[in-house]
Amino acid sequence: MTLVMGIVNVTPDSFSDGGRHLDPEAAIAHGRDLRAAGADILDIGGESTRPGAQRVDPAVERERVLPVVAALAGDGIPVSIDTMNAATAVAAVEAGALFVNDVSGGLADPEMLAAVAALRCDVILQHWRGHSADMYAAAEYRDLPRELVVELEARVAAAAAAGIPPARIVLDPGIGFGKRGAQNWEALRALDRVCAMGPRVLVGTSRKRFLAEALAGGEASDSVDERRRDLATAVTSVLAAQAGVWAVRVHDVGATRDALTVWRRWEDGR
Ligand code: PMM
Repeated sequence: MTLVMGIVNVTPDSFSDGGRHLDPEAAIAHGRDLRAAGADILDIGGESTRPGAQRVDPAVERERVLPVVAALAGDGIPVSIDTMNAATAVAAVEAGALFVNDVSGGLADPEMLAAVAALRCDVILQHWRGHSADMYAAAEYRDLPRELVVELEARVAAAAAAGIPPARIVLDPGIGFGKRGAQNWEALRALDRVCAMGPRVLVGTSRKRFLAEALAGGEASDSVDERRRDLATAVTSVLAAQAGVWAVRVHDVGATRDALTVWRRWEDGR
């Protein structure tokens, strides 16, 4: 069964739940709600990666996430730490996190892969071409599926060189990262190629701009509310499951859990 990773953003500026979960108690309560709704893993992040976002001081990031990681891991919930900073990854794993989710695939912090190798935890390496402040500058591809696979292979090789075996790696095509509108659909079409690389695969489409653009007919997407984005996310999550991913990363865990359950029944009936 495809796993569901629930998103707990502890940031003031996240486009999805901005401001609501800065209070650690509120973030912890939200994480527990996502667990009750069927999340297999909770992904906790203290730095927004929305397009145009500025970097956060790693000390501030740690202050935001560590109490939340400690409380949810203390409940026995598998926790992932969404960070590009090695020091935050180390502190979070020491507080109980089982996964390090680095959206930069180990590129943002030169210490990250060695730190993960020493921690002996699992690591999510996402396809990434640069920080959010200028993320679209690098959104140029001649052959997106091929470049996506080649660049992910390079991250697997860098991880291996640092001492991380493929069995501890999860790959992610990085939907919305260095990819504009239609390029995200191309990356999703390439999911079976990414799955064929060997390591487990995670994909995150949740509430992302390209879904809202699709529903708005390619127009400005602010008119597409959260409910419609969550429905679109449940659909793309099922299609990703069909392509063979190990897990999907979502905000509305209940909707995607239900969609995956229905898809499972469909598959079992064949
Ligand atoms: N997307 C966001 C943040 N972290 N991590 C992984 N592995 N994959 C993603 O697609 C991903 C991520 C941005 O979305 P959010 O701000 O809504 O969490």
